[in-house]
Amino acid sequence: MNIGIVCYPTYGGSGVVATELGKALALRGHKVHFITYKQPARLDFFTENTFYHEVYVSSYPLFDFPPYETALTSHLVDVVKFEKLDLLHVHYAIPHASAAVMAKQILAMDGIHIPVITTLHGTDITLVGKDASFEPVVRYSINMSDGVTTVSESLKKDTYDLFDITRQIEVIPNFIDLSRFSKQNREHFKTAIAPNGEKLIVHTSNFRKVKRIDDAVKVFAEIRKKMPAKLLLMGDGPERINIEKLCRELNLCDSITFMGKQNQVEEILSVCDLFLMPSETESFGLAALEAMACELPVISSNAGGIPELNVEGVTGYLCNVGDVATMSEKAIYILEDPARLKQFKQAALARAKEFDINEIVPHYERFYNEVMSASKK
Ligand code: GMT
Repeated sequence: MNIGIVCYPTYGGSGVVATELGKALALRGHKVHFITYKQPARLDFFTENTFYHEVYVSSYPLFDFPPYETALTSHLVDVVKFEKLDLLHVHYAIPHASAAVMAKQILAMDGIHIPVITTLHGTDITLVGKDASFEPVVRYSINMSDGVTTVSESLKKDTYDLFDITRQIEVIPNFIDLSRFSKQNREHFKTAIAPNGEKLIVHTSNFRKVKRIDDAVKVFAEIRKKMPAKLLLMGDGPERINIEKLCRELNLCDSITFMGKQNQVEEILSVCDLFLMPSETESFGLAALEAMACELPVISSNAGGIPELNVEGVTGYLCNVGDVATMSEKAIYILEDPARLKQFKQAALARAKEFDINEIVPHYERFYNEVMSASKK
């Protein structure tokens, strides 16, 4: 197949999933064209099957807001036409689904039929998409897509609950490349950051309010009362300044390291003992899956799709959003007994293996074929 993939090129989960999917499809013999405004962060290798088309938005003094959606739509029309694409797969509804639907309608005027598949990732539905300023366009572009997927059952339900959706939604969960995300021996690194055998707790995110990183810091403060421990915070974003302030107030600066955006996340996860994901909402929790693949138990909230990944009492614990006391209690319970910690680590890895990229990508291929056949009729 000759597939166009549209996504955010950043470190965010939807861009990561889209890029890893494209890379896997290229390795399976498909031609994959990434169409976006910057080379995707995870597009770290090229094959003869991988192509990258950069979208330029021309500037003009009149434009207070560069019209990216219009530039993307025009670029999609061009790439579909001249690269003879079979399918457009867009990740994150805003503005990718509406741009693709518009491109499809423009191409139809030239007698070119291009099926559009939209994958919804979470905040495009639960946070941003449902806002009145976007809702009609999001609803229209979901209903006008030829195929729609969500990354969890929970997000599928949210989509039906929040929007008037007239089409079927397929759930295809997120996946993990276990050849990259697996526990690596980085003892020298562990000794450097935890020289006295401190337990290493980790959180990674885009540092937005929805991630409730303050809860992660408060849980860590409770853990530290019971055992020597350090907290690694990976990622960056608007909340960082507030979290830095909280660390100072709690007098925890010596025990917490802000690592910023990292490319080799798996190396850092490999030396850690426990992952924290206290999110307010989370459609799937890809960051938790990456941690589990590196043998980390997860203390998380029970929001959204997280319970479809983290298994209560087996791979970690699920607590109510904001219930720092229970999160702390469960974290200490896992960490205080080495045999128990080992058991949770093994269970986390076993669970991660159920989301092996080699098992999940064929679901996308099957769905592509179904959508292409149905849209020809
Ligand atoms: O986590 C984020 O805020 C980034 C966001 C994105 O769209 O890039 O992540 C969403 O998509 C990921 C990949 O499907 C999911 O694993 C995340 O759970 C989801 N985030 C939220 O729902 C908050």
